[in-house]
Amino acid sequence: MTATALELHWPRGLDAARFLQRHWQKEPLLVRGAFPGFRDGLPRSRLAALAGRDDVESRLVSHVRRRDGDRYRVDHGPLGQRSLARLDRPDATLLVQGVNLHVPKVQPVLDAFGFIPLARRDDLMVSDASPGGGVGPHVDAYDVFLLQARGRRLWRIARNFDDTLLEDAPLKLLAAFEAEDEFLLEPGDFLYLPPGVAHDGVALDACATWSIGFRAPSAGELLQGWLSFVEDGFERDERYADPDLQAQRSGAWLSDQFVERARGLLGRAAFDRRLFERFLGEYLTEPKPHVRFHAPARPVSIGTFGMRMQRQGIALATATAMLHRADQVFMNGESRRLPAEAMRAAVTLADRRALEPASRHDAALVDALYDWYCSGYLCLR
Ligand SMILES: [Mn+2]
Repeated sequence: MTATALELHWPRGLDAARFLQRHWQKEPLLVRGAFPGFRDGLPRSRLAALAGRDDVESRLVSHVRRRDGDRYRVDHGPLGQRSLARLDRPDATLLVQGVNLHVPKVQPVLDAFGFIPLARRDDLMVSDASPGGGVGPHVDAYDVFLLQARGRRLWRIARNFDDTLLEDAPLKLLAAFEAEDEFLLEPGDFLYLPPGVAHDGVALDACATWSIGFRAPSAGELLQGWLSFVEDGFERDERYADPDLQAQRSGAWLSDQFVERARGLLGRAAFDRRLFERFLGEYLTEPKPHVRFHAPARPVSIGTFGMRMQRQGIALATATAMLHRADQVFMNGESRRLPAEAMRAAVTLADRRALEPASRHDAALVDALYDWYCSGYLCLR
């Protein structure tokens, strides 16, 4: 079930629209008391349990302070009791990625930042640190909201900085970081950072910070994805043919016929807008490599599914990603085209992650959702 909604309290003179206009991708912003009475529902024991799983991405970073400079040690998950015990001592940080994929009750926090489109969202990472813990000064290529969930963390940031990296470090850390500003965050406060702002967060007490992170694919990543998308089912062995070839006045002319046929050979790979839209939807909802869905052991028949969908409603699985565009819905890297009425319900499902009981549902919708139910992407409530 969906947990209760969480309301973001903007400072005077600011709202989501103004935030986007003045800050998003431009200027850092500190908001104090953004979530009054915010309760961190993820104790360290819960995070430690997640970090022990092989379908969860986690790291443990230890900050070793030495006379000749700081060192960092990184252990990658799944993490055992021995690694996790380091959190009982100072200067350690446990990072758990994709917490929203496994813990449905963090969803209200993501929803509170729902004014940023889902296509831009990456995940919720939780960083649980012992006093002194931090991952060191660094720069990210992505926007992030750093929400203080428990304890206090001191953030030091700089817009202008020396970008020389520390040598021989297991993380990309700035060698000579000097802060321009610093902010002490308490539970319910958040700091927004656009890409390219150097930052260093150090835990003052045992503390937890929730990072609501965003994705911004690079041209290279998109190209790679697009090429493998069009390569799927591509007929490589087909060859240029021109049984109807006619003599040209200029033999050196690269003819229209040649250009068109060469383009025809490439077919799907020659840029096609509709196809590219389908690719993007599938690409952006593609589950991360370690995510697994649990198909129902004994799925009900499609008839029963349709009936129960009307009576009980359905909900997306916690790890499911869903987007839509025009007449297409995208779920976990797959896509379906739907007629208008089915599409309206699909849009509601994508935005609210659930469909309430309804007197009737379009057959095309039931058909599509049934397939995804069988894959474990959604469930009956
Ligand atoms: Mn960062």
